[in-house]
Amino acid sequence: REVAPGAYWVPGWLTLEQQAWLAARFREWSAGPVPIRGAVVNGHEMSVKTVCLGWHWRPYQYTREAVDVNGNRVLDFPDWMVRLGRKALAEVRSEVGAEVGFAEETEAGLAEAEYTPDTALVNYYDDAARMGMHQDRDEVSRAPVVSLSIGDTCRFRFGNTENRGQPYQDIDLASGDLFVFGGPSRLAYHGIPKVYPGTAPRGCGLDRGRVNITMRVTGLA
Ligand code: MD5
Ligand code: FE
Repeated sequence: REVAPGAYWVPGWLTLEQQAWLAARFREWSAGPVPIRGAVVNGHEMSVKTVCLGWHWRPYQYTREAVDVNGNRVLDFPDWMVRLGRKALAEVRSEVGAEVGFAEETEAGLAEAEYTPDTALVNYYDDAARMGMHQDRDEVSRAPVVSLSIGDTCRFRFGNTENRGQPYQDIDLASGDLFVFGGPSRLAYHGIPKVYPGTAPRGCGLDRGRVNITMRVTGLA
């Protein structure tokens, strides 16, 4: 369903088997070569823990090496995840009958074959983790972001492009849900004000907590 122009929510997009498989990959990625950690923003460690593929993210910057963790190069962005991102866009396009566009080119669509994400931020939320309202502006490209959720349900706050406050809408994102942020929604403020502990479906591969995978195009070389 279209939550806002360019923002599409597809509940239950991943099967339980796909969720469990991705949860197993998450456990491998978390071990290294760059271990999962809370990024430090303004001297404070985030309660959300992040491990990256393709490019390493730290606030305001993408690098190939995790200079703020252990200096190791992050894992390559997997080809299967490029295909998964394209499949997500293709399904949204077929459901809404329009391509999902870039933030600054709301007229032009993006054929899914052209969508080549090169970085994934994989976030882990324990019962107490929160993510404050923010925009994702560290990417040079304004290509759409594809988001997948596994594990506990969370409250997702989807706001406007002007400020952190109202107007916003709260949506409960559950295990298996797909969200695509394109067009004018690409630069909307958003955050995770709470996680609902113990709400993960049996068989999703996570006993506790929530994992979110966001695929992005950095626009970097
Ligand atoms: C999460 N992650 O559930 C969220 C969901 C992040 C982050 O916010 O930055 O890692 S992805 C939500 C998102 C990403 C990019 C753009 C927009 C929303 N948006 O334009 O609303 O861990
Ligand atoms: Fe974000």
